[in-house]
Amino acid sequence: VWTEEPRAFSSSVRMNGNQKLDVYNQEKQNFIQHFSQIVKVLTEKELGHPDIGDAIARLKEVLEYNALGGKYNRGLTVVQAFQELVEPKKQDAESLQRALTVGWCVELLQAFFLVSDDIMDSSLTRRGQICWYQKPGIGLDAINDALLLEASIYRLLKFYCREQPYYLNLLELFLQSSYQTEIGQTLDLMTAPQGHVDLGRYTEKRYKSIVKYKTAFYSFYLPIAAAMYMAGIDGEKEHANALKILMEMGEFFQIQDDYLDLFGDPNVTGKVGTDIQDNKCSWLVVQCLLRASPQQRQILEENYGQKDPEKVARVKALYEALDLQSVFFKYEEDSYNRLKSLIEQCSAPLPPSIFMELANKIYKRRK
Ligand code: GPP
Ligand code: MG
Ligand code: MG
Ligand code: MG
Repeated sequence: VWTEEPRAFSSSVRMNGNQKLDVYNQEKQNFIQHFSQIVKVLTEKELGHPDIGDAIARLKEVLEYNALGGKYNRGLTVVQAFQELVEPKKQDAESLQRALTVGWCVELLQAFFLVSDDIMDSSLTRRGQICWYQKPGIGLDAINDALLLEASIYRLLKFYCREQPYYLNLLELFLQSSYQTEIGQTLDLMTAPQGHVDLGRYTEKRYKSIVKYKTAFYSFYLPIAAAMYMAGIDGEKEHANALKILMEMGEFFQIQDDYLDLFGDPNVTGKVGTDIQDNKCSWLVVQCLLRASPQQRQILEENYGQKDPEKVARVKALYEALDLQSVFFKYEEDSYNRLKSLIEQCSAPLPPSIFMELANKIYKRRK
């Protein structure tokens, strides 16, 4: 187990930008290839129970439709952090299989959340295809499919990690991350009641609480913390330090998500935005209110939170008049610099490269 060596094992090899990209693409391909084993484990155990064969066929379809086609950032982060935190000689084939599997468990948690979130947000597309619940013949049965995705996480953890000393830590981590995310989603939904526009609700303080819970825990702390536990790093101080950095990164990531909801290219993001229609406490509406004149606030009052495309366009025009795109670019720059100094301050005893690689993956992203 990783003890006093303060630097990343893999960073001792110097690589240029293109070499790093090649290694990254290889790791991604390797991660995607492991998916067929995940599906096999989740579906073949039932061969002895032919009475549930139809349900298992449905599970396979749900997994293939909803767990594939994203960026795999969260899942890959588990594998990469594991490789940096564990001594090379302890990275045997079986340990690597477990890291890949735990990475896929994070992707399954994400799939569970996205299938559910798209129903709650009345979204149309996800990862460049129709949302699962929007598919003809699926509808609200998608709720049960989401629950199957969640249950699959715990079946995989049991199958691959039951005998490991970190098994209980991983179980508690996945359960706690789910709870935090669900609390965040509760705040998100309660702050956006259908048909009740109350601009007073959209404060920076409320915004920060929503995104910390609904996004930062499961997207950033969960993958790194999982790798830390697998490497035997379970101290409170170590986890608190990582959490501090990863909460900041998660807030930054959700602000980008809110920006891309309106200003991103759906052909690149793979999803059509709904935040204005859904009455969401988006970073954009919070920034708009900080800058709006009483007349501009009135425009928001009359047009926010409604389906009518003309009203949505008026809100977008107001954001453009206030030049919220430039406000965002400036924020992105400042946030990246803040993050860098936070990493310098708080990454120890983990190598700063673990956090910097993650930051560089999301900074200036377009999807
Ligand atoms: C992102 O919100 C947050 C989630 C996907 C977590 C959902 C949590 C549940 C408990 C279901 P978002 O709605 O802005 O994401 P997107 O833009 O991808 O729809
Ligand atoms: Mg959504
Ligand atoms: Mg949502
Ligand atoms: Mg969004």
